[in-house]
Amino acid sequence: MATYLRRVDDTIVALATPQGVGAIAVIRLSGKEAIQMANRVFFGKNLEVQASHTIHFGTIRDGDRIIDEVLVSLFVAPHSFTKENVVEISTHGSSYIVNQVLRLLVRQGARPAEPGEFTQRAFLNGQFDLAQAEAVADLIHSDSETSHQAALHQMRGGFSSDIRELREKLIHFASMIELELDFTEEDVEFASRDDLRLLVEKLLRVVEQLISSFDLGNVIKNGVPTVIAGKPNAGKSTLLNALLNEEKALVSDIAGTTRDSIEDEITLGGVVFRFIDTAGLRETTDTIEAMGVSRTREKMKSASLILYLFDLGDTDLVEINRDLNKLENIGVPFIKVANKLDKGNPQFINILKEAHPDTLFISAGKKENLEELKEKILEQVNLDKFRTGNTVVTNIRHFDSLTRTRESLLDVLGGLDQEVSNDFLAMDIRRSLHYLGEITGEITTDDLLANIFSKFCIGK
Ligand SMILES: Nc1nc2c(ncn2[C@@H]2O[C@H](COP(=O)(O)OP(=O)(O)OP(=O)(O)O)[C@@H](O)[C@H]2O)c(=O)[nH]1
Ligand SMILES: [Mg+2]
Repeated sequence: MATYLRRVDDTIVALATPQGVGAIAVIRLSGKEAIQMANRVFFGKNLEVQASHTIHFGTIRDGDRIIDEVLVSLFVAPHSFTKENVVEISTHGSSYIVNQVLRLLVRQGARPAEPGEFTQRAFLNGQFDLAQAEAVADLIHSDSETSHQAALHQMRGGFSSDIRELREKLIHFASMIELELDFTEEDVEFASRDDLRLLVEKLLRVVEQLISSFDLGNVIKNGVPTVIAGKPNAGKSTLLNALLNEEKALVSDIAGTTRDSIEDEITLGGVVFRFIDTAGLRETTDTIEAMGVSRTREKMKSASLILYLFDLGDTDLVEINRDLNKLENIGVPFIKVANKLDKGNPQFINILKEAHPDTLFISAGKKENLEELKEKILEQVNLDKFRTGNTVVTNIRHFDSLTRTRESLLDVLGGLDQEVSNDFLAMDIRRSLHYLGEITGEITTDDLLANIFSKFCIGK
């Protein structure tokens, strides 16, 4: 991350498709000289006189040597992703060919792009704001229907436009109040305090709604953390494996098999769930196991959902009631899951059905009733809130800036209540503007940009 503020007037090149063998590979060039550079190694039509958004067949040559037959797509500035001249060369997907073409272009004067540099140029050239640029990264990494929707919505504008509009109005107030400072003698009021209050209250509502969407946003991005908890040997690891369809966790009839928590993701109904298998809950004198048990308790507290699993053949109603009591104290939603139905005692099953009608009976070992369990899990997370077209904040950086914006807006309101002097009021408004501007990138620092774009991969 050393050389951050990168030059922006040169031409950059990188492989835009994944490394490795594929049917085709796409090499992307962006910058003033992109078309000339490509033209010098391309044999076919003269690229410099072709229209934007056209594709051309030809060969790439190093002197007399043909490297590959390719298709070249042209995007003439400003009608491209970066708003610069962009050339995309589709070659056959061999890493040998890719390396040869890259080297050839570097010899023509192109510079190998750094991670995220294409997206950074798009941002710097005003293609979109910072929040949208970050959504590009999210979109690339989204692997479920809901995370994809959230990222796409944000990339296409999302909350940026709302924020930008309100921010502009606030800027207007800030300047009016600052103007009043020049006329202190005259006691004039350019900015109506009532209108200012209305605007700040409106902004606060938007900001608060965005802040509260973050819990959901976080879940969409990182998966719903779902802890499988219960006594040793209840079959927690067996259940994890059955849900994942993979032998991820060790299973044995020795109580205390799982010591550290084991996690993996699956997608149910378009939502990613992160299932966490934990060390069985019991008092133990084994130091390592005890560490595992305390980790289980932490995981339970921070979960969005707990599957409380018990072995039908190794428990009674007293124990179940006691455990459920403890669970209620944690305050995380949970599902009661009775395991080992295949060897359950019918009498006990009836007692249980009476006492806890919402118990789900499964056999993790025999993979019975797992579909019902999955349905119940999905019900619990209330899918409707995932499906609304509302904007959700999925990015911790935005969440931070929004939280600070809220604080400063509350200061503005407090200042209005107490009729503080104009310079204090103006200061609090400026502070709100600063944090709002951080989200969309009107206010940036090199460090911030470096941090954001370095998380992209090369070629993005
Ligand atoms: N009969 C029967 N046995 C099961 C079932 N599910 C799990 N078992 C067995 O129960 C034993 C314990 O299973 P695990 O999955 O290791 O249990 P655990 O809850 O992860 O146990 P710890 O990691 O020790 O806390 C193993 O011998 C499994 O084969 C089931 O549905 N029916
Ligand atoms: Mg286990």
